[in-house]
Amino acid sequence: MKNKVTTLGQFIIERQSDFPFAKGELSRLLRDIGIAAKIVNREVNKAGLVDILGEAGGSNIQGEQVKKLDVYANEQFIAALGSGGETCAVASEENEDLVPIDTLVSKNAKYLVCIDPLDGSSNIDVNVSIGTIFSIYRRKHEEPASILSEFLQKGTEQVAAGYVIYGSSTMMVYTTGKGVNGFTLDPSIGEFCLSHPDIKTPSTGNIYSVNEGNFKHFQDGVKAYLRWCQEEDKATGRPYSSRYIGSLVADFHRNLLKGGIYIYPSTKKAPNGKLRLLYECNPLAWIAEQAGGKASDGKNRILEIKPESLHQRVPLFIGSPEMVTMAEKFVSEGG
Ligand code: P6P
Repeated sequence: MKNKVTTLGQFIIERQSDFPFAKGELSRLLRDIGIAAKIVNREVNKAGLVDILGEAGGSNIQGEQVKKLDVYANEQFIAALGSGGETCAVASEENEDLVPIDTLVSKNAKYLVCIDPLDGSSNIDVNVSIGTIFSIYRRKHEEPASILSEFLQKGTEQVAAGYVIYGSSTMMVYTTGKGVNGFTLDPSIGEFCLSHPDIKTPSTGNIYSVNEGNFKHFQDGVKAYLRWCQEEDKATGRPYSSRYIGSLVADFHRNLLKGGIYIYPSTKKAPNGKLRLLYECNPLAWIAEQAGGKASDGKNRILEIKPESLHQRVPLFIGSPEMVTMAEKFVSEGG
């Protein structure tokens, strides 16, 4: 049927056979994330009204404490994961330590969730798109003592990864290792509907995304690559366009669909880059690769990096494969 609407829930059930070892738990977990995303979306869309209701982090006209949206988002996702019963612990950008989910229903939960509940939240009050990024692993062992080490699995071990972008429309994009699919929230029915089936990123593009304000602190190879992007060369569509929103999910999503490269390299202020391996780089790297793209730290494949700590930072070069390969070439030559 031409205009068949497939909701996220229907899609997850239809794709149940993609995870033969799970008995519906991962499906329920993905649905729980979708529900929390809808709740967060409702509040993000009201963010512009916070001034009437009271400054985020301040109190509203009823004198109630208005939560900062990233704290609110964190609470919503952790609550949804807790009540869903499939998650045994959460590593969140908002929490220094692991958040154990030791509710009765989660006693034998198999899954670990790493999450950046609201990335780019500094853009909320200027109405720039922001996002949630999540990464899901299965526990490898039963004993509780190993829980922290269970979070330090390589990105290749993820069982699901995705993001929600709260932009001109709200979308959820995720992979379970069988391609990448995008779902747009239809507010009239309150459902995420399949709008971008089997996303494939262009092999190359003419957009580069980097904070050029840090240019003087970049390593020479990165400087050389950016200068190359800016040269006049009709045959390769250069000079490329510089597009940097300051919101990783928004920059990544645009480049995924149109082709492009996002770079957050090491700088003087951030010698290991700014972005976090567990809940920013790994999930987006898996999505990029599943869509035919590439993700490295300038040299090593992101998904092969063995995490050493929950909030570990790594440099990130991610997007169209030919562009990432070219950037890596300059980095390797430029030192
Ligand atoms: P800078 C937002 O804080 C974030 O984590 C990403 O969403 C964004 O791409 C990056 O940092 C922006 O960092 O240093 O360029 O302001």
